[in-house]
Amino acid sequence: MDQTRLLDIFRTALLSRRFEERIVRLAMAGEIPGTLHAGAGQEVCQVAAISALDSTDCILYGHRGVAYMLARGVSLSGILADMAGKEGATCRGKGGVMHVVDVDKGVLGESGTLGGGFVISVGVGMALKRRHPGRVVTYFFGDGTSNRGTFHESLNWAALQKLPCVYVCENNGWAVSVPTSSSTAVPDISARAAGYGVPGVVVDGNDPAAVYEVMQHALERARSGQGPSLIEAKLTRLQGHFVGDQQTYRADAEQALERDPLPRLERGLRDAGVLDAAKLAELEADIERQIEAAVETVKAAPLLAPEVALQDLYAEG
Ligand SMILES: Cc1ncc(C[n+]2csc(CCOP(=O)(O)OP(=O)(O)O)c2C)c(N)n1
Repeated sequence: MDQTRLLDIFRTALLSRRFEERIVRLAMAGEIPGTLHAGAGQEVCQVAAISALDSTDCILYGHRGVAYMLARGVSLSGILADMAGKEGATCRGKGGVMHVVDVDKGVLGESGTLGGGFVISVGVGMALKRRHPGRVVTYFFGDGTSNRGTFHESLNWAALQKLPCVYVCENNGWAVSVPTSSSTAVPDISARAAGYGVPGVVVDGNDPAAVYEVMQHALERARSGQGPSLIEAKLTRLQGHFVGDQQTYRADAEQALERDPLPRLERGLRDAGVLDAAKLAELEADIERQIEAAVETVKAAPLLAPEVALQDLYAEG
């Protein structure tokens, strides 16, 4: 894989990691309400998958972290303002980090009712097929979410209609405190694709080049009218389900940290000669500058007026 693209993936994944760390510090200091489901360990996969998309493609993202939005170029201050309920928020503070929407960048949001995104993706796929042939919608979801009924009805319809949809299951082995083996009858969720006559593939979610490659195949298939694909990326949730989760149910919490793909990608880039200590320090400093600028912007922004809560909920007329 092109080393420049890999370096870009590393940069965005690192930005996401540092931004989430800052969000947690802000939340702990009481400066923003709520926190997030940290994406640590899954950012490399999310960014690699999105880097295979065209700028006119769409995503519906999962609840795990902010990397999806950053990979599509949504601003740090827009995301943070959504969390803080401040002016400048992409979705006018309607639902914090889980409801960041930037239609111009193809970021169509998330359904807080997990699995709702499957049926929405089918609707988006039908619209794209009719109005914008060649464009694709990608939906990211977790292994637990794949047990919703919406998964099955959506895959069936998307397959029948040959919709331009790509389904990316981030299988981190857990749904809150429930291991996948206790909730799911098959070891590989991708095996379910066969039931709908679509390709299903397992990929190492810690390997950005592999993720990029399977995405390219799926996107090509979707763009050329052959219909959906199901990609299952096996990866690791490095932290708890939510910030503050003590993970008392998880025996491998410590060992999981060793499976962090970010240092692995960093080593690969160093070996390839495209990254060194000085460049990394520069990158970290630039990331810190970007994050602090966003924090300052959002701190200075006025709170959204209370009536905004009731606006933009329904289509007019
Ligand atoms: C329909 C629905 N059921 C339950 C929840 C509560 N919930 C939020 S995240 C989550 C776990 C989902 O697990 P998974 O899909 O594997 O994603 P992960 O959290 O591991 O990234 C649950 C049960 C929800 N938001 N929506």
